Amino acid sequence: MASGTALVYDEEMMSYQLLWDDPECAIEVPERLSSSYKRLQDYGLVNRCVQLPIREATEDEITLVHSPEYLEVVKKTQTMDVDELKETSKKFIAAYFHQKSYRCAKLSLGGTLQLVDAVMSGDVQNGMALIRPPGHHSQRSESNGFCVFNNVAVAAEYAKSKYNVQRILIVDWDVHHGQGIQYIFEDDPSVLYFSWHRYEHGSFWPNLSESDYDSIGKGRGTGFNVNLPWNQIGMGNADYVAAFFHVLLPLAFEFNPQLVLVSAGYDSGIGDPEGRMCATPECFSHLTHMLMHLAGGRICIILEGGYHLRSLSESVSMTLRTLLKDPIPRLSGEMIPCYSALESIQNARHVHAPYWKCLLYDETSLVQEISTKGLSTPEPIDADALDVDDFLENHMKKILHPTPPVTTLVVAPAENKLNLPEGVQLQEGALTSQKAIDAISVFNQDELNDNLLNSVGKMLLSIEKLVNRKTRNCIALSPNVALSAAVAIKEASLLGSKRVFFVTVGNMDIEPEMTNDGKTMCLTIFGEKEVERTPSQYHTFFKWNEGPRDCSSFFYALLRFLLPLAYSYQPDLIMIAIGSKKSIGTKDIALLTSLLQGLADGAVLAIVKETEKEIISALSNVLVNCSSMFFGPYKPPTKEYIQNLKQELSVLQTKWRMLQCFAK
Ligand code: Q9C
Ligand code: ZN
Repeated sequence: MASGTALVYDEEMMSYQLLWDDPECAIEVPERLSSSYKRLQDYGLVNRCVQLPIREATEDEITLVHSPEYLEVVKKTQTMDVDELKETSKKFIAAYFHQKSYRCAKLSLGGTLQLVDAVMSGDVQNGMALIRPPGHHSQRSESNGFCVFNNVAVAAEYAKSKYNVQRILIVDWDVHHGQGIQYIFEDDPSVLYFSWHRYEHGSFWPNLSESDYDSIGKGRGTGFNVNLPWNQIGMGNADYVAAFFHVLLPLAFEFNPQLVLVSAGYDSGIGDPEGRMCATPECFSHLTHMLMHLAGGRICIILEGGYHLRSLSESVSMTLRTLLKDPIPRLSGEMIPCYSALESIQNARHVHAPYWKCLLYDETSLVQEISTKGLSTPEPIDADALDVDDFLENHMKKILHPTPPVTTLVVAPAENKLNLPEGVQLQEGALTSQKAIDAISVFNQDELNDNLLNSVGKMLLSIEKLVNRKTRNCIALSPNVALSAAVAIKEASLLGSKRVFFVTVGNMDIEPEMTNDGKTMCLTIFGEKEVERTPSQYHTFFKWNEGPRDCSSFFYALLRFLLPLAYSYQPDLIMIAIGSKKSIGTKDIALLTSLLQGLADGAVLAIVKETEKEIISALSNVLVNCSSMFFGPYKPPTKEYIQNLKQELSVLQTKWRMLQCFAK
């Protein structure tokens, strides 16, 4: 599996700018690039990347998407005087040209293609292109919204023709609708295009009815164009993540792309004068992290908009940090999507239900009458009233913690020959005898052998390091998973963990004590054997018995249930215990574990039976190497599975609000 992260940047793309007075275009300034790059340097991220040289795109590449006539128009601007440049600009909407526009547009596109080459050839796993001019508004024969050539659209055509890629996902998280990308691919089923955008019932630029949720694609491409219009400003972290769980990701996993391209505009971030949304920089870490689980981690992130320099540069930094696999800061704010966001999500799900099995059986419906006034809960943060620079300065200090010195602590019996990768540290020594005996005796009186005592003793030491962030995560091998898990839960709570999210897979012989004080939330994934128990707010069960097969639909349970529940709960520690008679496969367990690293600053404790070599190796892949593997292909869930989940959901979603995917 390829590794490494590429970065494309060249200061020559700062050599064009607006030469006359035009308030609409004045925000698109060269400093957008330099301030982002500077921030990356300050965070020490640039040197950790493979820096790719830029190049000009060729005419053949430009005309993969654009008309030769339009290419000629852009070419001519090279030798124009200011009046002529102004004249040409006026032929388009929200566009401006400079004598260096053509050169920079060729570099911007060429840089994007360099990134695609690096990722597709396997030189790197993923990467980011810091470029301008942006691209997603530009059309076959049109400049639009500061965009000259459609970088991402050309990149998709290029990947299709040069690398024979059959399925590409384009995620457009810019706050504007990338109508250019929509027009280019609306009848093309090989490109799944998702865009959310400020819409306000059509009153926001570019004021197009085709930006609404009911533009779903045309002809063979029907179902492959996904619009999620935001009808209110102030959308924040919970709204964005809910949109990923309930609209984008289920479709994306079912689609199973071979390449992910992101039209990464940061005008959807807090403080941006265009977007007026509230998402904080770490939100982009979460979005990036989730997308890294598609296409074997082949993801190219390409800059589009973003006009608040500080917000832009912090969000760019969080995105790149995540590509580099640093721990993901916890998502801040209340995890409650607002009413208007839920309306949009509900409608988008409904119009796409006929084309995607994961929506089809979930009985979607259209919102009867869309609310126009703000019924939103909670009140959107008033980003205007706040000094965004000050806010961000504080916010970043608050959420960024030093990366723990050890990535993974492993608790293993001394004689266990494990083939452990770099970044792992074996937990040596153990809290033996009395403390381990005490810890175990609470749950069990009869099974006190040396092996168990040793394993529990080491695990107790590891939990201390995990809670105090001396290690990012921990894999504990145990002769008795259920017993170790019971001990671990208790110990974590004693050490000060306030909320432990505890997932068990398969059968557990004993159950940890579950209190209902909210200090633990336990989610049990049953296999065949279903134990009689009463669920509660903090203890929930569901049946998912696909067995260890290659092609599963477990992604659906993760997105519809597990992750929204975990994000709602906002744990400070994740525990995963894998018991016997597992009802899901190794890949599913790896995907579950990997995605849960988005929570609790990545503090994950996985407890596995010491004989389960395959699971140990899969988990070390995701925990130690944060390696992106091909988790797919998946098959869509059956009606029965969906209805099973829905029973659990109906009660839980009134309290755990990220579970909700419709307005009511
Ligand atoms: N107040 C990009 O973000 N002006 N382009 C809209 C509404 C045009 C944005 C005016 C915004 C273009 C790449
Ligand atoms: Zn934009």
